Amino acid sequence: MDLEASLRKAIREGQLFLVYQPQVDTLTGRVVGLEALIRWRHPEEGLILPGRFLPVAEETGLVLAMGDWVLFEACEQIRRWRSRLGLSIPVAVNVSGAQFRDGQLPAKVARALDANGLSGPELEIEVTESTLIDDVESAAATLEALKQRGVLIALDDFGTGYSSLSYLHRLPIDKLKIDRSFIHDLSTGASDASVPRAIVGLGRSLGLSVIAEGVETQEQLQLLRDLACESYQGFLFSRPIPAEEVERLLGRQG
Ligand code: G
Ligand code: G
Ligand code: MN
Ligand code: NA
Repeated sequence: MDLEASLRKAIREGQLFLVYQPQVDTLTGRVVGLEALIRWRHPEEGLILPGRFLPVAEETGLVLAMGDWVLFEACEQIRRWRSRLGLSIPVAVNVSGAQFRDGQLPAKVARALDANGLSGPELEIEVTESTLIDDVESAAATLEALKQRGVLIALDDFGTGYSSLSYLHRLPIDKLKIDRSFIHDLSTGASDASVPRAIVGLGRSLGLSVIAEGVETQEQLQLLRDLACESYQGFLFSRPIPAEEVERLLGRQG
């Protein structure tokens, strides 16, 4: 299969879709947010995961068209949930380095929000540390432009990159996402809770919220509660699920 040609076609012909993973308050167990994750339903090959097509999307520049689609689809979905459930739940969208550096991201985000009558904080943009440190000055300008429209900024896979406290302090970031490798280590005994504890402490002192990724066991959740980490994402609560399932979940929650 020529992955590039197929992906181009997939974007055009609506073979991409989003699933959503709930983000949960560690104390109350309530769903407080969702992360949108892209999937590809290929007519012959079946379901294709981003691990397989993101590298191609990034190499070929298709990630820009794909990213536009993700942004608009997520915003339309927020509007649909709002009108059907009468509640608004923030949705986080992952953004690749090329999208972030493109220069048009803030304008595209504003258009997607405006088109759906959304306020800024209903959308969260997830970037990785490496995306930011490539060029801190222009990253700062892009983040400032996004913040002007009120969207939230989350730092994905936090702790695995080259975080410097100086840029964390300088950039308008709202949230740290503790990388799931640190959470995984909690249960294997490979390390103690020192990294998650440090990140929660860092968040507290810088005024950032902190979410743990990849929580799979009750023991991990208990540890996060002990650390006063406010929210988590992971298979323990739910895998990424289709929009209709999210609607049932939020409907039950009230
Ligand atoms: O959902 P899954 O665990 O398969 O995601 C694998 C990787 O793909 C993760 O690093 C995730 O951030 C990335 N990813 C998922 N959806 C998107 C998307 O819409 N855009 C970008 N740029 N990355 C995504
Ligand atoms: O890099 P990013 O954080 O965007 O990637 C999110 C990815 O993590 C998604 O592909 C999602 O399927 C995966 N994921 C979410 N929860 C868990 C979990 O509890 N365990 C594992 N192993 N992966 C998870
Ligand atoms: Mn993410
Ligand atoms: Na992550």
